[in-house]
Amino acid sequence: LNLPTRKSSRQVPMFGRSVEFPADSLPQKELVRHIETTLARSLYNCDENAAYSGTALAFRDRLIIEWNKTQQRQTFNDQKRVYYLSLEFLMGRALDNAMLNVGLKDAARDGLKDLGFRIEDVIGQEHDAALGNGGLGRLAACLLDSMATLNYPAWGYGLRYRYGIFKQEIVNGYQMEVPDYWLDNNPWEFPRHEITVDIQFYGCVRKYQAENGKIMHSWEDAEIVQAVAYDVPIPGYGTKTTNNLRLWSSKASSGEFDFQKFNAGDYESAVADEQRAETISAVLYPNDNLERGKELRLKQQYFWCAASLYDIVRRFKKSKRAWSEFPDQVAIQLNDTHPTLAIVELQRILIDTEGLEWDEAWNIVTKSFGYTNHTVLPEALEKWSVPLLQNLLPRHLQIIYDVNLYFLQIVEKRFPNDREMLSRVSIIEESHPKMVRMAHLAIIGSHKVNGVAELHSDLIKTTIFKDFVEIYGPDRFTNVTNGITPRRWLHQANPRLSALIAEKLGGYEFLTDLTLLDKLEAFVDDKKFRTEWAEIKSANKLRLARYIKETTGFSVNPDALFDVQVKRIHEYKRQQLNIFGVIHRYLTIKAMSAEERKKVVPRVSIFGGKAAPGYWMAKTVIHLINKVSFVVNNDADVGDLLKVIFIEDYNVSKAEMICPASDLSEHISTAGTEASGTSNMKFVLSGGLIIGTCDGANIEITREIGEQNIFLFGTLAEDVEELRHRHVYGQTFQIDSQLAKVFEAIKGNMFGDAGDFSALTASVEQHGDFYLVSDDFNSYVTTHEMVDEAFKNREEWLAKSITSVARMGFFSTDRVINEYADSIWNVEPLEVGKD
Ligand code: C3B
Repeated sequence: LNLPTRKSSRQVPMFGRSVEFPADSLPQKELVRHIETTLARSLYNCDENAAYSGTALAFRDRLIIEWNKTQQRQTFNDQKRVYYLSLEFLMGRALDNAMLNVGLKDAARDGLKDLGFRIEDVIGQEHDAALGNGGLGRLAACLLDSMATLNYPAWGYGLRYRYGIFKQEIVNGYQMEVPDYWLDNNPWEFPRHEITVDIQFYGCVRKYQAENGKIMHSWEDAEIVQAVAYDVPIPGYGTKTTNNLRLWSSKASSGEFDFQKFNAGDYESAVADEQRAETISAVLYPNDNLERGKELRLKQQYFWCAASLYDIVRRFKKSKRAWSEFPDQVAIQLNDTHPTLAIVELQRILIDTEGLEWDEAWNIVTKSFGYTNHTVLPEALEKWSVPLLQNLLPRHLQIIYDVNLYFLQIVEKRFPNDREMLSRVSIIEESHPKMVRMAHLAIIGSHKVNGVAELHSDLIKTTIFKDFVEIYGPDRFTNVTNGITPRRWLHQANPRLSALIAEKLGGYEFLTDLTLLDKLEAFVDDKKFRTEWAEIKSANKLRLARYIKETTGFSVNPDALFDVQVKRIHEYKRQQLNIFGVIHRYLTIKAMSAEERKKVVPRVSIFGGKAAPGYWMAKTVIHLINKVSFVVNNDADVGDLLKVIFIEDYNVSKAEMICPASDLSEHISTAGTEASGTSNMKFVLSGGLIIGTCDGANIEITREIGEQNIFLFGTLAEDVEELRHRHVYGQTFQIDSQLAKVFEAIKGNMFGDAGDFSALTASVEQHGDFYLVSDDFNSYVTTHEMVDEAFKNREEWLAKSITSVARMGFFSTDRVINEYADSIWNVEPLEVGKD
């Protein structure tokens, strides 16, 4: 077999079909079979896209066989399972991950090469599964990977959005949103048309007397929408365990498309009903850390919770156990408050359908649920209006009122005459209209509440949930610091670094026990190792530089310091601080003599991230970055000393390319606002250093890698409140003098019409600088000068890079999952035999 290898082939010549493949390249044989039969394509007419589909189908076959066996094993074993309920799963691409987890990537590479394809090009054909906004959704994906890898019997439950997060296009410096229709040609899901659940909405509640005389409630005259299951196999790394992610899709209930209406000649309205039903799972809400109380969002939440719970309860009932054993068989984790209605739904099933007494049922509910809080930002804490709930879910509202009543009675007993306390902790906020506070309901309905980094977990205990600590005691609250999966973020994203580490440590065991990385420290002074380490970083930077050239047209110097901030655009994450810093740098360079410029460390400031479509300030930040980019990059006088790049449509697969290419990344949220952050971990694990505030997981990263290996700056969380107060109520508020010069440049139209950016400057100068941009500006700029100095000493920098990676063992989601399993779920892994 001697076929030409073509770099980026569209049409690949194949000489005859009777090609014999070597027996050990099974994937190739399978992929050819899929191309020829499943896809009905001739190998003569096979492009990269068909090669992708064929390869994906070949790997999918393997996954589904292991998936089946895993489900059988778990059913047979019948031990406690974990159910992870998340409205977002930001999975990214699946093929590369499947190849690495199954362990046949090399065979696939060879097979594809024989057919004339480069594996990277084939992998690049896949559309990201982007069913999430940012950190919360990506964390869910990393946790699934670890649960499977560690052989936990675990299911993810989510929604199968027809449109994931929008695609971002930058047009004249402005963000434009384009729908992301991702389902065409998605081989990774299995529709289960036989697994459907009827979900009710609206209607009314009827009280009736049961045969035994008991007063019962039934929910009647409701509208019905059908939930259909779609299963996505989740392979573990180096194990046969293949878990399931079940995503629900909505459609009109079968009886409902509606032959009655149809026959009565009401064709349009029958079709309209159908479309209305399908709307429920049509689109992911594109807000990150912001809730807007839209009815359709509430419908999504209930639809997904009710379908998932029905499934969980059905599975439990098959075992014919007593209800009291439910919490011994089922652990349900709420990823933020989005699935809080699951608490109410389980209580409803137990009392209304199964006939349990309230207390017995509530005891089962609270033992089964755990709640993870991901934010303290008030605008992100969910509240639903009582009238909305009353209309959409009348029975649930009654149950919420009852839960609240019994809860407040307990509080009243413990804190007699403390009316303030009662109104603070009540599930119902006495506003107009009244609102249901979902976080309160989630705390009251769970046995454990956790934050996602130490600082964050302390903050929730001392601020937003302080009263609940007094009521329940500190034991209900705990911390589980976030992590990332080293399979995707080291092995897949940075294969050469992974291979170099494996060579030094004598194998890839570190991928499943990340603490083994500490052995790398022994090689910090090893010359050859250091050279290879540096060479890998250079190659990763070169690849990014090429991508930047291709996509933006700007050439960047690959030897410059690559300074990256990629994440959702949000005022609290402070991309505005970064771009103001870049402008300051630009002004400083412009004012330098030729002699002084020789000492400047060349920089490429790289930004990426989406703004919520309705978040005007965030969109203004994107606009400013793009305008600065245009001015600076076209200023020949500055040349390579500074370049500013905005990478369009940041997503998981781009993160996989960007993280390994950074020298420095920015995690610069106002202290106390970023619950954890997880990209900080991804960058450090790929050998990048970070500049950051004392916020979220930055603090624990510092503890692990050492203060000398991170560039920290800025106000501490404990001082933020007082500064904010002073901005508003203090005597005249003076902004930082260097920042004032930056503002002068903006106002002097240096980056286009100053009016476009007036909201940004005014938020600092006139509206109380809530995010402390001015307070932190000086220490930010000074710390960047220290970064420059440090970068000049390449050997020192390299030592910091290697040492940091060696000390990142703590931040694997494997550690995270074991902590959840021990301290919240009380579940055991299921040993996998040699079946
Ligand atoms: C995010 C937080 O903003 C991050 O600090 C955190 O690392 C991740 O969750 C994961 O815990 N988050 C989010 O992406 N969306 C929200 N609605 C709330 C928090």
